Amino acid sequence: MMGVEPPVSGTDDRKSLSITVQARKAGGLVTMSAVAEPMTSPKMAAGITYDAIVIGAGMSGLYQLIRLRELGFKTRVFEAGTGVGGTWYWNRYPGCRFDSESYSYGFSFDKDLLQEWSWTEHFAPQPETEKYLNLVADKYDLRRDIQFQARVASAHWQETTRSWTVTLEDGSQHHSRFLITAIGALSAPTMPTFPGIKDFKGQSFHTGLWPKEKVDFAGKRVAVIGTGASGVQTIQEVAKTAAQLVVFQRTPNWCAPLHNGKISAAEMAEIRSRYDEIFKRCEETFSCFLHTPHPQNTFDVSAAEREAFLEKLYSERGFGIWVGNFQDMLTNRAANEEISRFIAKKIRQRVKDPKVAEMLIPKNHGFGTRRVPLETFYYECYNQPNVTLVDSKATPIERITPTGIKTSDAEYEFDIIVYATGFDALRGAFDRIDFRGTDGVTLKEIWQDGATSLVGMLQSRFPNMFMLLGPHTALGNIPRSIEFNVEWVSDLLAYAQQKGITRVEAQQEAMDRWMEHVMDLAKGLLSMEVDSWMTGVNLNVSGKQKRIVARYTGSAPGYRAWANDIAAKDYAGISMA
Ligand code: NA7
Repeated sequence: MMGVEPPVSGTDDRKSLSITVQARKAGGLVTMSAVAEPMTSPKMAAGITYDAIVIGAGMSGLYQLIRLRELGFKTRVFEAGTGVGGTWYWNRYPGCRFDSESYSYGFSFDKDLLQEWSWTEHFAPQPETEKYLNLVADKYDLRRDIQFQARVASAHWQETTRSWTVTLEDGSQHHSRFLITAIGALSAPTMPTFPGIKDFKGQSFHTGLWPKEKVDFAGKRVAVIGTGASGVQTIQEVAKTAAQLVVFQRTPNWCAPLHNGKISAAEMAEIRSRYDEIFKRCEETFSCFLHTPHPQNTFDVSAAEREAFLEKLYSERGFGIWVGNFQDMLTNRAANEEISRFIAKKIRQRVKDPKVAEMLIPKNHGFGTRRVPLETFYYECYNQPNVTLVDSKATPIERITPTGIKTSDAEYEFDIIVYATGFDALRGAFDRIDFRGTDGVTLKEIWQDGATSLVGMLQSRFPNMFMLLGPHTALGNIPRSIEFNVEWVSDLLAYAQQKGITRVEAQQEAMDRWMEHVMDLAKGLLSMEVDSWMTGVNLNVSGKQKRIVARYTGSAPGYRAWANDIAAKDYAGISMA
């Protein structure tokens, strides 16, 4: 989530496009019914029931609904789950929590909410975040516009009426002028393709589809397949109570300590007093975290200074070791080897059995070139007698049996199998909906050789459709990007509303320029040499076996500057009619 581009100014230089923007800048949330245009009757005559349909009620969908209400848009949100929260609704696996500091992650748009809400831990656990997002839904009375258990099957553009027809899996159809996808970047869970998965007689769960009922691991024989961020969080939690835990690891990841801790009332009061400063910092850093690359190269300092700096980062909370490290760590091979050596030393110190330690040290990629899972005594788990590590590359899983797992050299019996096998990332959620644009073209066809977009939010031939967490949006500390994207889309809609515009479409040339920029940013990044969801690889999904430039790797301020420039130039590169 870090690239080569130096952070640039993150100032919002948009011209005053609407009263909504000014109201927001004045601080807090203002109900802007005064600017709202009522639904026009031609629209009603054309059978367009909604001004906007939003797919998904996670953080982006919730915030988008709030902003659309300010514009007076009649909005319907369709959500597949039974509650709000998106990622924090579905990922309720044991140990699930933030890797971003809690106070840098929550919504920043409502100053009252910031004062009302208390985070209890530096990195809040999933139940707390779900509670927080429910509070937001309550506070703004959002549920009355959200239809739950409503999974969208297709969305088809109708040129004659300039509207979208959205069909749910139950067959019901809904018509809307605008369509906004709030379907997440890591929201389409993928299962392995082993035979026998359905035959297993015990309990089995994917981390991203975890049940609401408590799963009791005490005294159970448990398998965890996968050692990404979700697997690591699950493993360190399950290891506390399971009678036996076998971890099936195909590729080790470089993990670093989270250093979580409780937040006292006094500390929370102090954090509250600094919210402006915290969010300003997030606006300026490379990927919206509190941490940002250290402005020195690895070998600019002496070996002793380097070691001391790395020790300091290793002992500090959060992602500093990854996104606050020497600025050349992810582009200079020797620098990357140096930090990898440092982390390998730590793993060897923490894992008692040298053979197990070697299994846990990545050999095919350097530190930070894949997502770094943050951990709490993860490595120490492997010192426990109830935890075993299996190398799934050396002895691959051949099948799931009714009683457990068969590998190429052994058979294991389990009561519970946890699939921490990740997501069809970035565009996976899009591939699961039949999106059709002008002349019936499918999004899948257009994205056959890799997704394209204009600033991750628009796609030519898909008029009036906006993607809040589309491919090539700035990732990192995601809520910061969500807030920006929602506000950018809302400003565009306010502009369209004021000018009576009913058709908005990205121009191919503007998309080409943006995509060239996205491709250029990825050049020279060591992460581009490694298979991961960040390079579009998911070995469980056909057609996703090869690395591509799957995401925007530049800075968040750089991303915002590009998007703001479009807005400031009266939406240059976007056709409006
Ligand atoms: P990840 O990071 O994609 O990790 C998935 C893990 O599952 C990874 O270790 C995979 O090994 C492993 N996996 C997947 N399929 C198999 C099969 N068939 N056999 C063995 N092992 C397998 O997903 P997460 O949910 O942990 O995290 C995703 C992001 O969500 C995370 O980065 C956060 O930003 C939030 P592999 O590495 O492919 O060899």
